[in-house]
Amino acid sequence: MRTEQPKTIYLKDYRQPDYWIAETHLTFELFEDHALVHSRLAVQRNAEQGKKLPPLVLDGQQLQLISLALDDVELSEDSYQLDADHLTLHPGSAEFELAITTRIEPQNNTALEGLYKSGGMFCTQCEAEGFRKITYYLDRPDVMSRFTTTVIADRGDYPVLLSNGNPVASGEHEAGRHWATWEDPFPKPAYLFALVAGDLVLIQDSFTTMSGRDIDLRIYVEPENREQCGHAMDSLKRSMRWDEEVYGREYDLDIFMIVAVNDFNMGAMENKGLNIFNSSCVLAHPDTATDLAFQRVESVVAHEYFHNWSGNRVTCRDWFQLSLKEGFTVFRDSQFSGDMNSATVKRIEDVTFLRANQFAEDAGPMAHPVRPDSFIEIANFYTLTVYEKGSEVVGMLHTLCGADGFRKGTDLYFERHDGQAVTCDDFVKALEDANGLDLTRFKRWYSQAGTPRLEMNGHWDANAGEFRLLCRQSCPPTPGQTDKQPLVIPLRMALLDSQGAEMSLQLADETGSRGTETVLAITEAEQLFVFTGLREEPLPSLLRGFSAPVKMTYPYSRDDRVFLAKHDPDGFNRWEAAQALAVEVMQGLVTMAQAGRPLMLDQRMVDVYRSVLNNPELDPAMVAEIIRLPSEAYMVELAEQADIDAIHKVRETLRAELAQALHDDMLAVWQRLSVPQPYTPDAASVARRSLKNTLLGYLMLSESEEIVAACVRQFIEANNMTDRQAALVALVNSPFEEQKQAALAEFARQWQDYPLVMDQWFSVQAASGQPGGLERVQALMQHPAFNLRNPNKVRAVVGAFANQNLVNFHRLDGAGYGFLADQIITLNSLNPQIAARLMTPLTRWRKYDPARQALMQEQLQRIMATDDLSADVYEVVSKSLA
Ligand code: B3K
Ligand code: ZN
Repeated sequence: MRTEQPKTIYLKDYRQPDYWIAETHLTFELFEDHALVHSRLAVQRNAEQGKKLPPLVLDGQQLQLISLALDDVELSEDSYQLDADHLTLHPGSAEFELAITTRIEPQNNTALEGLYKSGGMFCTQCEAEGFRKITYYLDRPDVMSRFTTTVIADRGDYPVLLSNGNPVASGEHEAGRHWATWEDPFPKPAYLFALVAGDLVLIQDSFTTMSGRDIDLRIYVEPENREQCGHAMDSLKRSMRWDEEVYGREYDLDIFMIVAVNDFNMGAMENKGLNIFNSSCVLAHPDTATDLAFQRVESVVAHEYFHNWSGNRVTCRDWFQLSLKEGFTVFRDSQFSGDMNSATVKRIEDVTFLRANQFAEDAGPMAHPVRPDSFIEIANFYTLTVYEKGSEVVGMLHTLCGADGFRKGTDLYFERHDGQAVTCDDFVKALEDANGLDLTRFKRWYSQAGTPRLEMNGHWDANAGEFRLLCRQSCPPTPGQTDKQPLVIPLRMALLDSQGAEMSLQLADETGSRGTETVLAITEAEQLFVFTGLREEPLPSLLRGFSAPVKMTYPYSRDDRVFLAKHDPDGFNRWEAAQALAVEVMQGLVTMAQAGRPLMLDQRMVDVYRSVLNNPELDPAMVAEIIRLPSEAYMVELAEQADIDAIHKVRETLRAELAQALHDDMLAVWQRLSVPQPYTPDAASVARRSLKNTLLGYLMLSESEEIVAACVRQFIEANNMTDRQAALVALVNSPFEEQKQAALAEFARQWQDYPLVMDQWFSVQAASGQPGGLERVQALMQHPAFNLRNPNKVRAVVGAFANQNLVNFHRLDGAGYGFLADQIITLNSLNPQIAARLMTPLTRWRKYDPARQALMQEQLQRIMATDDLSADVYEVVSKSLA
């Protein structure tokens, strides 16, 4: 139990800092058992806050203060105050220089925040509040300073010394040590500071910007990973070009560096000029990384690069504005990935992820607006709501302004706010000003939590040739927000005739036609749109491209869904119709299963899947998306009270029935796609592999000896990790014990020295819904390659089990919950951020039956009663129990 309650911080309490720091000069002396950090700060009174000189309160945690001088005069201990989180001084003038030396122990930093050691190298992670674990500072994003950094370390162990900006000098130091100085000309908040020292090799390339400047591009990795950087480098160059072409944004420093580290709490970090990446988001080679991993590298490299403008040049005023940079940058990286690959498939992936995960967050105890109005620990707010829903909000702005209007708006935003720390309101204001729009009501998306419901109904008046579309919106209450206001919901739609062709759209109260596809702006709680001049009853195709993050309903019949799945000219909505059909069928089957009735398959699903499988015009990646059943997690999210055993059983049974009913069609397509080919990474080949391996999963359910043999063959002979891993997944989820064990053993033998490949080996097993999941996971944690201090390993084993293996995690005796709570309690003291993230499945306890609810609450109570609970875990657990 905590002795004191951590404090809640409110957006309404924001005020400018009392002081600015114009210049920050840092010198790091790195040793094996400690580091000394010398800082010299040019501090100025913030004149806007008045003339009086208030105390200067610097942030600092877990620091040992060695010395402190003001304008070169050493301060005596009675002239300043130190507590666990602050150093308070009493300046005598409006401008002065502060010299501070602190001592820290990076080698003992297991939280991976601040300066820490990963393997043999030193590295940093400062966002959001890690810099205060390095030195005393005004650690807040609205304090922007020019940084100069010198790093001193042993030359033999740390030949590479890096920091932000441009390298300006380097040289020898005493006793085999050396130093390098870096200067960053762009003022930045401390969260963008970075330092790396290690024995790294360098992959180098260059990029010529649109104004003709040559940029030195470097990726630093440990020597054994040298061959795995090509894809990240290509992705970087494509991102740089794309940001010039689509947003007019050019890179600004002369050098851009990426460093890959093995121990990292998240995917990557956009430190100015020196991005630090989880190695899982840099390294990719066809032998070791799946197509999915390749795509992730491409999108994370792009995301971090795009932050150079959306985040670094224009940053956040305070952490409540986090989505200003994250929502916008996710939107930008999604656009980029859509442009590089299939835009429709990318949109389907994003929507699938959002609905299964962010919607669940929005419906749970941690629900918060895209711009939260309070938090206890900001690290807990790097959420799906801030990132993914934030990106949807920017996407809606893009829809409402149009592509050209949006570009005008972002140009104005970057020009107006370059070098500033601003708010989400400033972003919207730039779009308003550039387009002459009033987005006042739209801005409720930033302040209102919860997933809106959009209930649509249609009425056909044959005599008048009119179709009336009635829209009703509402939003369920969320913690602390009971009254919800109507939002502006852009609804992209068309009307289809009986052949599936788009009809011309004429609204009753408008003179001009809207063409054949339009965006309706729904602004009221209830609104009616009347389409006139129609020759026949239309079938509406609604919310195309998922034009708003809402739960929409329309009283479609199953036959309507079948029709849309086959004929909607909009690819996204064809997928959506097939998904909705599958959801409806599965929900019906769950009810049957609960009543103990036999599960009867709706032949219309077979019909849709068959027509999709045999449609030569469809992109194979689209076919794969359409025939993939909704995930268990999504079915849980949709249920009022989730019966996970029934959901699991229904999904598995339905898969087996589909595999049986469509066996010949699936086999034919699979055989056609399985003809051995040299490996190529292009989008068309990725799409073919995706469909081929989705079909392999289905075909394995037939339990035919021949298919199992083919699967084993694919496992052995594959010339790439995508095919090898897909075969492994199929075997691990099959009842063929002997082949499964052989494949697992062979895989581990071959890849034991490749941590990222072993992560896949771990997660394939941890996520398998085969019986005995918990025991399997406990055994995996004893494996020599497992390490609780490495976040990737924790995610691969504990995370995969608790988030993806629902049927095993939710076993009725509660042992899954107890296991997760054990890990959270251990990690609470090692790495609070990772511990808090693992809490997610337990926060969802209200979704389950009373027996499971009680068991989950029991574990939450147990965590709550833990000694020295971190603020991170405390916030999630206390809000979950509230
Ligand atoms: N901005 C970083 C987030 C780091 C947060 C650490 N608690 C990654 C990203 O969104 O690009
Ligand atoms: Zn980001």
